[in-house]
Amino acid sequence: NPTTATIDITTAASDFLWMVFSVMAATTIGVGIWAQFGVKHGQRTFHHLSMMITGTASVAYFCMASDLGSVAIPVEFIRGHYDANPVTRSIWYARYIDWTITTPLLLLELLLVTGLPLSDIIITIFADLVMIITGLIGSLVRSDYKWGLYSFGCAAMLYVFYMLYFPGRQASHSLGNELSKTYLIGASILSFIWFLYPIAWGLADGGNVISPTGEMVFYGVLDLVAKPVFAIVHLYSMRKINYTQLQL
Ligand code: RET
Repeated sequence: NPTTATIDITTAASDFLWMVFSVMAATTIGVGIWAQFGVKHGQRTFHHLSMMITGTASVAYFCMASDLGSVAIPVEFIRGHYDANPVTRSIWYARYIDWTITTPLLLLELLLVTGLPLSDIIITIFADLVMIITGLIGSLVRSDYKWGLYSFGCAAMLYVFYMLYFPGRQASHSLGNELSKTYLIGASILSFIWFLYPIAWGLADGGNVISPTGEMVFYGVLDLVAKPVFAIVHLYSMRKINYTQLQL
């Protein structure tokens, strides 16, 4: 009965995941209180979007901290080990389920104010889903074909960035100076942070260069910036903008 080595997370990683869970959950509750008591009815669209984003992440981090939501996948090559005794790595598919829900919501948070045509918003979200799902399938694949899936995902991400910086930015200009400045800050933070995810993927899920513990810290820090920090910066910069005319 051959023993199979599995590369998995450590207790310290689990403690870190509980910390991220707490920040996500506290942000959800805090934004909920802010929306309820500090914002007029009809001006809460972005607070609600933020709560859905950090609320979803709370559940994902609850799962990962409890060691739920991963599957052991044989790695195709690691320091001389091959098929006889395959070394496996825990692939945390739970995060892709989180991202499938939350990245479209993050894009909505940014694009809804621009007045971009609905057709452009829909195709941007489609490209975003292509990006996440190709990454998910790629992470579950043992062969080098995963890098093909990864390339499709990167191309889809570049398309999302194109939509943010060209059609999105142009549309935001027609809504006045203040709104377009807010938009550009949001788009810059978002694209900078998002650009780091495929790097993490290449080192973790894809290339198995860093351990699952390192992976948790890498994605964890990115998720904290992409979700609670992004949400609070965005909500704060939107607070003086009256967007009731947009019928959101
Ligand atoms: C993958 C691998 C395939 C290629 C690319 C990726 C990009 C992922 C991104 C994820 C963003 C997640 C966020 C989560 C929480 O807030 C799927 C890693 C390009 C950009 C923002």
